[in-house]
Amino acid sequence: MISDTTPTLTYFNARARGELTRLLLNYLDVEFNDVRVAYPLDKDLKASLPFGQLPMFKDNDVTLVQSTAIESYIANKYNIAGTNDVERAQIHQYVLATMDVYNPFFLVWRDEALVLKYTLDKAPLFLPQFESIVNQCKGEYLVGDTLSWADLAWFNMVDYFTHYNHLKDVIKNYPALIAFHKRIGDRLPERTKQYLKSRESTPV
Ligand SMILES: N[C@@H](CCC(=O)N[C@@H](CS)C(=O)NCC(=O)O)C(=O)O
Repeated sequence: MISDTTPTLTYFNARARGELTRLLLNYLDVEFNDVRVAYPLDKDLKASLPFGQLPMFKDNDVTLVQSTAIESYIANKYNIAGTNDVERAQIHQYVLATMDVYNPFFLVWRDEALVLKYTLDKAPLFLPQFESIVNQCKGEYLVGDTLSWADLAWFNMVDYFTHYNHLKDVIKNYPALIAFHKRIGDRLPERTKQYLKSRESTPV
């Protein structure tokens, strides 16, 4: 039941830099207000944000911006961010690596020609390393022996690629990443599987 203490994620009606937080909260069975505001940002809301940008996450008296910091807060709070300093750093490293893949895409997604250029020039700079890391992964998960923020981040990244035109054609070349996506997807709770299936399609 939504109450005054229910956390709130404020973002656009987009997956982009908000979807991993939604996925984490759903996976962890944390109820939250999924507030989706119109683009461009309302002037007053923009002025009230520390860096003038979304996402923003409020959890009682905690207010955070910067998507990775929000995810880190949630992953640490609910203990899926590693069990020691090395695991925590490795998980963070794997999450940050996904930003190297997304960031150049978020600059061009509105322009089909530039998206095509991204698939040819940018994606192949990073995805082969992801493929090779997954191939070398000894266990089921990227770090340690339980599902972590890193697994959800990589799942979400592959999922992102499988969803959008042109990106779909790129990810086909990475069978280990597709197998990883399936393996992690199979381990998600039923509510998260349902959430993934029932999500609205958004342009980014
Ligand atoms: N490094 C920030 C980037 C945030 C960002 O670029 N937000 C964009 C949407 S993805 C935004 O709020 N744009 C609206 C604006 O700048 O007015 C993060 O990861 O949260």
